Amino acid sequence: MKPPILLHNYPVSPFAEKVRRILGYKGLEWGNVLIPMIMPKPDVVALTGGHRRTPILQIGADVYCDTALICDVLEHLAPNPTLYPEHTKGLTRTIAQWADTLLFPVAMAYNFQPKGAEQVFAKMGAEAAKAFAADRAAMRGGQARMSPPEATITYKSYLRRISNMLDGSAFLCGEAPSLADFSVYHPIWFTINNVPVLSDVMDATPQIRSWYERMSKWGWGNTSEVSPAEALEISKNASPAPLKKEIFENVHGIALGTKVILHAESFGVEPTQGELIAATKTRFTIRRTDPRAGTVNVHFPRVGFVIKAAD
Ligand SMILES: N[C@@H](CCC(=O)N[C@@H](CS)C(=O)NCC(=O)O)C(=O)O
Repeated sequence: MKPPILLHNYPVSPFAEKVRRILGYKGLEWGNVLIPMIMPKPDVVALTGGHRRTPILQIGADVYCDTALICDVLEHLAPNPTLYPEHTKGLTRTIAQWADTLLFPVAMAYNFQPKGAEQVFAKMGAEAAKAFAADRAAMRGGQARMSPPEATITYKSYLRRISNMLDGSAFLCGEAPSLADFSVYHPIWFTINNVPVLSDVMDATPQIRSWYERMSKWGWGNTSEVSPAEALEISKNASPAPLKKEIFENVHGIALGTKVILHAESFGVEPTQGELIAATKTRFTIRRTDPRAGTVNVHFPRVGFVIKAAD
């Protein structure tokens, strides 16, 4: 029996929403593993070895970090409908990267201005709000978020650009959705869904609202809740999938079999340590053993991650 697709995430995570929508678009069945919004995350770290960003995808004893890689894995599992329509693959990936690295922080600085933060934390309480703010400030390395006025003006500019891209086509790269749409969708989803008090920022770009409705119709697909303990049990009872034979791209001069430390370039740089067992042109794979997760292969994209030998 094939191991289930498990997405470790929490409801208000925008990057998780990107993947949840893609799971829905591809009609995949998946297990929803709910994790904490802030550190500590002992069950996540048992699987990843240190990496703490949300979401992560688990299939048996294989753990995939970062949505750029997770989307490639889902595309491989279910190629139809595709996230990368022929002729716009480069454009799709480039818009997706722009959305993840530039649109997302601007949107979140806008969304978390005091009125928005109040709405997000209304049910969670003041202590949770304080703990969240401290956790994210530490993730940003103490760097302040963009101020609300700057975030507002920049978000509005970005929304106009997105709206321009929709002139004459139903989706950002043509008549079918692509990864570009799901990547632009998630920060906008946060504004419309989680901080409706601030969603009038969309009023000047009605095309975005119609596109948002089109994007929303796929939902999350077929999902059921799986506990973090069950997810660890699944990993412990499984073995990592055999690696595909791919060329070793040794740009760092680190031989396979070396003990390495790997972390994101920025925003959540908690490192993962283990044995480097693959370095292809697009991903690193690290093997590690944990008392609760067993032996796992943890996979990372190469773009956006930094590796060095452990000694
Ligand atoms: N480039 C990463 C970014 C992921 C990211 O920043 N996720 C946010 C949540 S939406 C996060 O990790 N926040 C801190 C946390 O969940 O611990 C990806 O595509 O997966």
